[in-house]
Amino acid sequence: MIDADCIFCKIVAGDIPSTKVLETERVFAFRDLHPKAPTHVLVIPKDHYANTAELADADPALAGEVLNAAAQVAAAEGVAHDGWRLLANTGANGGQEVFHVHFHVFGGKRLGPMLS
Ligand code: DGP
Repeated sequence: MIDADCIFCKIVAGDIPSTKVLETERVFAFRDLHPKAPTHVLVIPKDHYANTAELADADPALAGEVLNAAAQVAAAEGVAHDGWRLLANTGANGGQEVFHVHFHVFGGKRLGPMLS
């Protein structure tokens, strides 16, 4: 389940370089190209699902693995104690720009409301 035109599928395949933070059998995490916080990591399933709803419908266990990986990333980045944010923009009105489901892990500073 790979989309040949998807930039995040290409990152998982190693065809586009990224800074890897964590990898499991089915999950990949890498640093965001335009970080909005000292820690800004994207956590994705390796398989291609367009958004959170597609992932949750198709494979709830994988959705859980992605959440678990996000928590592992927060711990590894040293932000778990002070707090961090998990964000999944979904669809155009949600501000989603890359249509391979991804969860942003933000941390390392006091975050504002981030709704606009
Ligand atoms: P969203 O708006 O939720 O779809 O966020 C997409 C994020 O993906 C955005 O913060 C920038 C990041 N991004 C886009 N292209 C690349 C890329 O080629 N490499 C990396 N590391 N991040 C990317």
